[in-house]
Amino acid sequence: MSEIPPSHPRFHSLMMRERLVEGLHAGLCTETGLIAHGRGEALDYLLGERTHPFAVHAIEAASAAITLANHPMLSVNGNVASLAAAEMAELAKEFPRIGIEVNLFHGSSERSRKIADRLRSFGAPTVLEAAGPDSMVLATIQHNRKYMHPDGIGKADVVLVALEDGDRCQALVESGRRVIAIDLNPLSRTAKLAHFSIVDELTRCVPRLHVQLRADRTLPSEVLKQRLHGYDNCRILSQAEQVLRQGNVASK
Ligand code: PTJ
Repeated sequence: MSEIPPSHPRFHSLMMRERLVEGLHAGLCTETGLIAHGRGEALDYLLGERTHPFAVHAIEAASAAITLANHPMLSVNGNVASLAAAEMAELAKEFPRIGIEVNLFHGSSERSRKIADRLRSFGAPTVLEAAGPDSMVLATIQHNRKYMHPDGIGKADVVLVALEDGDRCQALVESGRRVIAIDLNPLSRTAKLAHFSIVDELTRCVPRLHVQLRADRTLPSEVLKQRLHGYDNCRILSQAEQVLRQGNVASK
């Protein structure tokens, strides 16, 4: 790993790159994952690398949806594992009713196993792998993302996907599941199709979601339902797009 002094103005961003490169060398993510990260970085730069109120509102709604769900699941791919395996595992450790499932675009059973092992090494209690002999499939998808573990996303009513492609998000929505997306691009098909789109950087918003879940755990379900009732994802996306188009953040 390169030596990056914490005083460097771009410390956090550079550390994220280091995590991804380490993830690549450890067999967690792919070379194309690095390219996908570059797109996210550019968008985050325009957002001023901070969590905006539109993302906070989406996180609050996502937390309500997860808290009210019967079988909530987090979907983890190579980039998510490289960037935020510890954060995802911490969340699942405190909330064991929230399962984790490894689902990959570039299919590889070896990579899937390494990602599952990484999550378990951080203490995640339930980690399933989507592709396997008993897998269920989302019929409208042609590629590797179609697989679902029958005890995981196969029976989930709420699924959180991060850094996801539009086909799978669409298929999950069409299957009747509620979908939460983490995606820095408010114009992506994923962000547009999901029920709750968190336009924020993954490693910033997962700890926030964790804190929100803790706060929501003891709230009456009527309060959470009311929060969902007042939520408008189209408005959230247009607010995010407006900030991006202004792009008037101070340069760093
Ligand atoms: O590990 P695999 O095989 O499942 O592949 C994972 C990748 C990420 C390569 C695959 O899902 C992919 O190609 O994704 P896309 O279609 O490039 O979509 C990724 C989306 O996530 C884009 O809209 C990016 O702007 C966004 N993004 C990238 N990095 C981050 C991000 N959003 C939030 N936080 C990030 N750190």
